[in-house]
Amino acid sequence: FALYGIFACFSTNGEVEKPVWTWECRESRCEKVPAGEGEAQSLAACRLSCDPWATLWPQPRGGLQRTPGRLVALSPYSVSVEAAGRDLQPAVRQLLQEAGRIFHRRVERKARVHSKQARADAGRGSLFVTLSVTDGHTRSYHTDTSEAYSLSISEVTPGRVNAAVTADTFFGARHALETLFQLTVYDDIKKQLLLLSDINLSDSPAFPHRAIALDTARSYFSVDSIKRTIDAMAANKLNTFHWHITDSHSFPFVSETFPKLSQYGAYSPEKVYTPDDIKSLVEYARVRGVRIIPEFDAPAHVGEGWQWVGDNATVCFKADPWSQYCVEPPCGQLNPTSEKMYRVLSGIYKDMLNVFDSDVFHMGGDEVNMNCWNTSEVITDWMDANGIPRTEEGLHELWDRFQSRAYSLLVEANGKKELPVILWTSTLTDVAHVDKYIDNKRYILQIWTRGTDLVIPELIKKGFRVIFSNYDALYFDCGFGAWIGSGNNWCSPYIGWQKVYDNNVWDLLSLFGIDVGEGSEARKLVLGSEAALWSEQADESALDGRLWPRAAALAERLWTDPKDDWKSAEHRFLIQRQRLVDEGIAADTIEPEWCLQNQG
Ligand code: CP6
Repeated sequence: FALYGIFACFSTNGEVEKPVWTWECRESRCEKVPAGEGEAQSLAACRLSCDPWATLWPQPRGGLQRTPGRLVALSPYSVSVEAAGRDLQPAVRQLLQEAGRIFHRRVERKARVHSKQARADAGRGSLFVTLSVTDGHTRSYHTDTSEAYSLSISEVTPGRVNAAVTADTFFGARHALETLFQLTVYDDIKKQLLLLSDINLSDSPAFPHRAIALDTARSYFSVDSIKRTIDAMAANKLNTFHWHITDSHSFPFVSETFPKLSQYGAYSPEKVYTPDDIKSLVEYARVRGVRIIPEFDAPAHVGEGWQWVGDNATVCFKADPWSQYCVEPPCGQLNPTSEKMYRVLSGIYKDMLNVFDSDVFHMGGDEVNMNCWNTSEVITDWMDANGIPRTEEGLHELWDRFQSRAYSLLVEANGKKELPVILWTSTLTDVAHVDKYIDNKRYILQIWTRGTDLVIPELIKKGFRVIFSNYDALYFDCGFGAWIGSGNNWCSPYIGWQKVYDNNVWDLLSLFGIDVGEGSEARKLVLGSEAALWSEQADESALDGRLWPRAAALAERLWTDPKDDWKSAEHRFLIQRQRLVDEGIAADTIEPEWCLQNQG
């Protein structure tokens, strides 16, 4: 058969010339040396035995015993993962087992990616992983959920390696698998899968909120591309995906109560997120240790999708000239005096709470344009009739009425159960208004202005929990205001990974004279940070490269809270970037491969 002939050509392929150099461990560094007569090994294998800790990303915190460890050859096909723990609920057992299957699949793939001969590995050592959790109930991540784990790897009999994971919750146990995965490498010279054995470590994150925010309204991102993003987040122990799902430009969220919103507002009938899409994403993310927080941004940043509502539910939609009515075309804001608008809003909240599984909700609240409301007759008439002056103060009063009523609708939709909400910082949360309108028990504030914005220490002093997305370090679309009237200023300045890594909020707060010592108020109030990918200038084709590997820099900043700056992380960062590429993420290039081979 001619066809078989073709396949035979492929199957005889495999003999690779013996390399003339190999890698040797000298003073904790792998150096390129002539291979000579001895056995050659790959750089990855050398690294893992030479200084295994110098490969882990994010770097584990605490309880790190720098024992040398020992490499054991494994068969990628004899890996078993078992769930254990007293009082283990079936749902949690399932999560642990599924996380185990994902781990096993990735180990197999690691071997296959590098070798056409991986099958020949069968017959080497076996790995037995046990995942023991003390809390057998928790299956949703909350900001106070423990993510701590410890991991102990030992070769109990020749060829049998046990990896014992203990954790408080499923989420910690899953992180342990991620660390274990980084402790395996495929040696593509010896054609062996290697695992570092005889080591112990314990680990837990510095910050509970370690996130990426994605805007799926300016550009649509396929469900598959979001899953890929979640895979990469999991590989970096990032735990929160903040979904800015709608905006003025498009309304891809399919509301069960008001399907017309996406029928009118999506870019096309295909460019939508159905309840099933979202539920499947929520489960996909859960088993990878990621929770999804939905945002419905209001009262600004609305427009497309609301055309059918009537009752002037939105105002200033596509107003011209846009710069007088919003920060970015097309303009559009909810009309806080429209009863029909509140009915639709309530349906959106109900539908979102129904398909997502989040203990917090993001209500947006950014960039409200006072001139838009103040030039809309339906609104100014209402203000006159209700004795609200048409001043800056009066307009904030109006905004507060919207915010308070929207919050009650959200609570109503949540089965009358109060829930914390996140708001972007705005003039409603600035020093002049925040005391009057915003309650620090209910609201968590997401700071998006510069890291040097004077409002930051004020909000901390007032006891607000905060999340940092300061645009000078964490806006990955290269926004920085560049696109607004951008002219030839596209994507400038690009924020390098070094800036992301060095965006240390404790340093920022210290500069303001805030006490950030252990046990200080500030330590409890800063929940973490989010890298934001706004999508005016980044669609699915740009997704991987804009997010990765820079979001990995954020991940270590938040997990490890390193004292040192990016320079001491550089080599490990290149290793982590390569891991992402190996797992199918089109992460940007940082440096020549030479730097990966020559530790600076
Ligand atoms: N869209 C929404 C945006 C931005 C914000 N909210 C934004 C503002 C300034 C810059 C980049 C993005 N495009 N809904 C601010 C939170 Cl520089």
